[in-house]
Amino acid sequence: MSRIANDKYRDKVMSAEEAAKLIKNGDRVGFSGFTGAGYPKALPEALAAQIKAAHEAGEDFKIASYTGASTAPEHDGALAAVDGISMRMPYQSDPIMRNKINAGVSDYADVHLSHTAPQVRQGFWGNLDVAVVEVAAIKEDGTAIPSSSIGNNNVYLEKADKIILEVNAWQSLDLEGMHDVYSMKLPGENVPIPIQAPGDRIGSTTYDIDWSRVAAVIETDAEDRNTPFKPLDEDSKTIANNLLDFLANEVKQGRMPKDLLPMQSGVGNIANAVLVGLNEGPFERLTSYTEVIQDGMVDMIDSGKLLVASATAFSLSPEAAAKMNDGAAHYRNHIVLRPQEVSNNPEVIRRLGVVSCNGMIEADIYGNVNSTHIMGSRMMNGIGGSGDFTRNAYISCFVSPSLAKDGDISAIVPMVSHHDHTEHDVQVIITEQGLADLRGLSPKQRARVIIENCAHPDYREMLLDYVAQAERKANGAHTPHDLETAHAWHRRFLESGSMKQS
Ligand code: 0RQ
Repeated sequence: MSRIANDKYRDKVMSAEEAAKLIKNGDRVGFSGFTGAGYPKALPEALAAQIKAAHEAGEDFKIASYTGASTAPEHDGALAAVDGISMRMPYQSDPIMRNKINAGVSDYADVHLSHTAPQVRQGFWGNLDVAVVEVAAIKEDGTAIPSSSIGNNNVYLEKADKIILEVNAWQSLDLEGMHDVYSMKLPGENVPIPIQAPGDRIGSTTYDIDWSRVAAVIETDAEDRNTPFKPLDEDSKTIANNLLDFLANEVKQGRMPKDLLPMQSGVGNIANAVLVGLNEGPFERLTSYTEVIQDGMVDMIDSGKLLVASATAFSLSPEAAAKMNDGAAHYRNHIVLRPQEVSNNPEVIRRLGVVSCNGMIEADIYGNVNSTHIMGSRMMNGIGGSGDFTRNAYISCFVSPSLAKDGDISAIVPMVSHHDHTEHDVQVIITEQGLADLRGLSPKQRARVIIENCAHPDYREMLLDYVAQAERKANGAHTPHDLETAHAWHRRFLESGSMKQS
């Protein structure tokens, strides 16, 4: 049965190869896709083939690729592999894409996820030539049921000169009713977003599409990039337990209600371990105001611990994705998928009192956090939504193992090699060694707590030596640093393969 119930749209059905011809060298393209969910499954590979053929014929062909967040090998990977991307924003995690960015083949602008839609709407990113958006179905009235992510789709559909839709029959039709499509306006026209609680619905369940701009409709039947979670290792469990103990103490101290506050959880194994811990822990009637729904949240909905989760996308294992597809009619009572300008909206996050928890690459002794760069220069994924949440959270937490690369790298360093989240925004740092609660502490006090509670014992003495030397050199100034050696650990790693002193 066709998922296209509207004749006008049915008339526009064509192959991905034909549709790809509508995209030209230099075009700016807004794609759907967020953490491997809801990205177009057919057009990117067809476009990559066209770009490859053009390059083989000696012609220039590159596009600017804007998305919601990360996509998949058959999207980012395929376009990057043929050197088809001139500019990428706002978040990626594909290994080929990452290599092209770090090889200088593709430019990359690492933008806060809540900023992208307003900036595209305001024209900061130039004229949007094409939107390529996956949907679950097109209804008789011409509106479209979103698929497993919303991301920036609302603004790409609003702004693009041409619209290409992919109607994916793999996506459950029962997703209808899970989404809450609400678009912000231009500065001066915006009213406060009327969300008082994570489960509030303020928009529509479908995309309203301007049919006159629809240039092609492609039918697909392909699953999202659902990656299995690694089995929980001991460090992840310890980190999760450290956070859970901290939350229990916050309740005990009267700083948080006993059903906690809306939780935001980043992506990855540690974040999922926190969710597993919450599911097994004492807290009941929880809510989440976050950007991605991971396996742990689906399990918490099943157990009744989590009443409602607001996000913009799924990021599920194949098993959880199958469960979601079968049970979407049930889960839509507990999940709201919104545009990322709303799921990550700073004003709403601040007002709801969200507790944020994100992964990091490294933190320094004063609490500055690097989420994005390896050794100062090499882009990993991007800041994603971590800044939207950290800066505005009621309590902002960062989690990481204390060591990386078999112990040759310490996650706690004298000075981060790249700043994403400053000491002003970071309140709690957690490793498997323990937890540093930085609230109410001066920089010198923070340094002691971070080193003692979070650094691995292999690096603690080295960090204390650095602090002593920095205090001497800076004559005890407010935030003592020895600028000559602040990055000596990173330099040593680059030269010798280890931050350890030989
Ligand atoms: O490398 O992949 O080669 O094994 O970094 O590290 O410890 O597995 O942690 O998967 O949670 O990722 C910050 C990257 C952490 C992630 C980051 C190496 C390590 C490993 C991954 P391998 P782990 P995670 C919501 C919020 C920004 C976006 C964000 C991230 C790899 O959390 O992208 O928070 N955050 N979004 O070996 C060198 C170090 C290292 C290091 C780790 N200090 N130096 N390499 N690694 N620490 C989601 C969205 O916004 C969409």
